[in-house]
Amino acid sequence: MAEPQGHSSSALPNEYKVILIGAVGVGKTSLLMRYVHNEFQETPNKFVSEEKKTITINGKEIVLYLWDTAGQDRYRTLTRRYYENTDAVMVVYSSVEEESFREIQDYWFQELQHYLKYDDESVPILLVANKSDLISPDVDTVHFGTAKELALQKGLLHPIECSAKTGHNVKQAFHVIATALFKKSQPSRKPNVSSVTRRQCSCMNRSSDQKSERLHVDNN
Ligand SMILES: Nc1nc2c(ncn2[C@@H]2O[C@H](COP(=O)(O)OP(=O)(O)OP(=O)(O)O)[C@@H](O)[C@H]2O)c(=O)[nH]1
Ligand SMILES: [Mg+2]
Repeated sequence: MAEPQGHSSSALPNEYKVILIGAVGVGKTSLLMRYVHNEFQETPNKFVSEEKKTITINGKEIVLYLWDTAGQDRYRTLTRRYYENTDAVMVVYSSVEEESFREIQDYWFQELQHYLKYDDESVPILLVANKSDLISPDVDTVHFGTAKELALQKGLLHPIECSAKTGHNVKQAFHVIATALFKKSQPSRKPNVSSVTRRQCSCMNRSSDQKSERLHVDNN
């Protein structure tokens, strides 16, 4: 794939590289377009390269460099460069396409493990269940509880259900990631957890997620 040019690493302390991964057509590009430009298209471009978004959390400016991929690139394998210097990951699936949820475990987690040493909990990972507007009793859906269980088991951030089409929870999803990055940047008196696995950290992540709700996002 053509890779985003420009920002290739989190060069400054308040700059973070966030990648979006997930199966074909789950809405990665749409989520980015909704978040950055407040737009939605029925036929978006396959991918946008890189988007920049600056937000302020508790008075601290956080710059997110958001890297999109085309889901079909899984068949060509994303390069190491794409994953290099990643600070956080948004793993997207569609609430109404079970295969896209299965693909997370069968493929994307393996990629992350390979390239990011994803047992290192210092890279926040958020599962995003997109297309919540299509959930209805008439269609097979991925039960959100299954995503919550998976996140707990793997020590990921608490997942979020959203819709790029309606805008439901889209801002919140990116803010969950920005908040996790903000907290990571704060000096901590807690014991060094770098040697603790994601699984062992999942309880810590949960309680810190709850605390994060008290952090103030000043703008977006
Ligand atoms: N109903 C609904 N449709 C959506 C939503 N998000 C995306 N879509 C539609 O789903 C299709 C695929 O969206 P994309 O944003 O291109 O998905 P993608 O994950 O970037 O796809 P690839 O780049 O091919 O991997 C498009 O027709 C979008 O309009 C959503 O939240 N609800
Ligand atoms: Mg795309």
